[in-house]
Formats: sequence, structure tokens, C-alpha cells
Amino acid sequence: MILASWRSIAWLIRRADVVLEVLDARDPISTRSRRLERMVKALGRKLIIVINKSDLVPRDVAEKWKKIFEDMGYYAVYMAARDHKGTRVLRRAIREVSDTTPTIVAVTGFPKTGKSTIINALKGRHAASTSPIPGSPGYTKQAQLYRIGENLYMIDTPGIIPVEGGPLESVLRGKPPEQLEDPVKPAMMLLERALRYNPLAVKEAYGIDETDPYKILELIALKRGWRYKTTGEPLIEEAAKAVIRDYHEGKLRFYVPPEEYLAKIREKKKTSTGEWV
Ligand SMILES: Nc1nc2c(ncn2[C@@H]2O[C@H](COP(=O)(O)OP(=O)(O)OP(=O)(O)O)[C@@H](O)[C@H]2O)c(=O)[nH]1
Ligand SMILES: [Mg+2]
Repeated sequence: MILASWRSIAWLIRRADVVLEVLDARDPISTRSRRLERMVKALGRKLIIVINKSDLVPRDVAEKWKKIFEDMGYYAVYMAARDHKGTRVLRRAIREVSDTTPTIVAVTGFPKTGKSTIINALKGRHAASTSPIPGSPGYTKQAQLYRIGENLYMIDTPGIIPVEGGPLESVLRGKPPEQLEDPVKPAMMLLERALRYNPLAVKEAYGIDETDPYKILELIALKRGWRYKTTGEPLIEEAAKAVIRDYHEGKLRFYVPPEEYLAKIREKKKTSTGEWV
């Protein structure tokens, strides 16, 4: 996968009138980039937060996240690009914030958030390549310009924001398992997180009734017959990669509730005003 540098992101933003920051509705806070948001503002471009994959969360959860970003002062929409849902709302948002014709929109966001799928959905037929499996040859290779309508152009880029952060953040931000030095640790963290937010997540995805992350990986490997030929031991690494891929593809089902974020913010405010200190 080609990861863009911040310098090339600035180059891209300069070429656009409107910038979309595509987030994953299951975990919008982990998939947002404050640095990108600051850069768009500093360069005087319009930003729209696009909460994508909203089919993977209840509707009121998507609504609440939209409101949270609006309260921060952003223009925000939610959509389910793969199901072609929310395209009209996004088109309207672009029209509303843009004051130039033709409008050039740069689609940015961490890998796998659905940037190419959004462009396809807006175009109405398949134009940009999409990549169902992280690391597959479907990756968009470089910035490409697509004509969406009479006065609307969109720039697609592969995994435009460099994936920074620890092992868990890397996978939440779409880093393909093949690129991880050790997929086991992040997979275990991901399983813990999944069970915290959806106690049935592992049972639903794998039919396994177990809460210990390492044992879950063992059982997945055994269930699928992934063993070392010599010793017969389960291939934990393969199971770990599968778990990460399953999260990227929405098969391991869980989402971060907006209430948790709101509670954190309230707590922070209290502390900073000295009420609780
Ligand atoms: N459930 C769900 N999956 C989606 C949605 N949009 C995209 N996806 C899936 O997410 C995966 C990544 O989509 P892409 O459009 O390739 O993502 P991208 O941001 O262009 O990825 P890179 O180009 O690698 O940075 C694919 O498996 C899509 O089918 C959506 O609205 N809902
Ligand atoms: Mg893409």
C-alpha cells in the first residue's frame, strides 16, 4: 500500500475547493485526523466530515455522531456508500459549502474508510477501483480525478493519511494485517475491544463461546484447520490476520457508542473548570 506523506496531502488539499474527511461510523473518533482538519482550515478550504459505513451502526448512533461533529463546528453527514445510501445528502452538502464552479472535491481519510466506494456511489457506476481485502491489488495507486457531474469533480487517493499510533490504532485505522510486524497483539486488543462493546461479537462472527483473546485465536485457527504441519500447533498468526480483516470487512461486529465519547468530554470539561479538582 502506498501511504501518502503530509506534504502530498497539503498538495492535494491545495488542488481542491472542498475536502471530505471520511470516517468509519463504528469508531469515528479513532478514524479522524485532527492534523488533517487543521491543515484544511489553515489552507482555507471547506471541510465536510463524512461518517461512512453507517449501515454497521444503528441509525440513532449515526445521528448522534453527526450532531457531535456539528457541535464541534463542522459540517457533517453520514452515509452508507456501499449501499448507495446518503449520496443525495452528500451532494447537497458539497453544493452548500462550495462557492466555486466547477467544484473540486478531495476525498481523504485513513485506509479502508470507503473513499473509493463513495466516489463510485456518487458516480452511479463503477469508476474508481475498490479493494475488498486489505492488501489486495484493488488499491488505488495514485491521486485520480473523476468527473462526477456537470460541475463536480472528485479526487481519489489511496489510504491518504499516514497511519500513526499504537498497534490497536493501526488496525482501527485500516492498516492491512499483512503490513503488521506482529498481528497477534493488535488482534487480541481488537477482540477485547469487540467483547467490551458487543459481548456477542465473537459468538456471532465465529460461533465461539470464549472471552480470552488468545484462546479465541487458537479456537479460530483450529476450527479452520490452520496448524503447523510439523507440530500440529494452531497457527495463531493466521487467525489474528483473519480477525483484523473481519473487522475491516464488518464481519466482526461492534461499534463505539457516542455516549462514551460525550461522557469523556463532560469529564474533561469538569476537570478543566476546576469543579472536580
Ligand atoms: N459496510 C460497509 N462497507 C463499506 C462501505 N463503504 C465501503 N465499504 C467497504 O470498505 C472496504 C474499503 O472500501 P474502499 O472504498 O476501497 O476504501 P478506501 O478508503 O478507498 O481504501 P484505500 O483506497 O485503500 O484507502 C471495502 O470492502 C468496501 O466494500 C459502507 O458504507 N458500508
Ligand atoms: Mg480507495
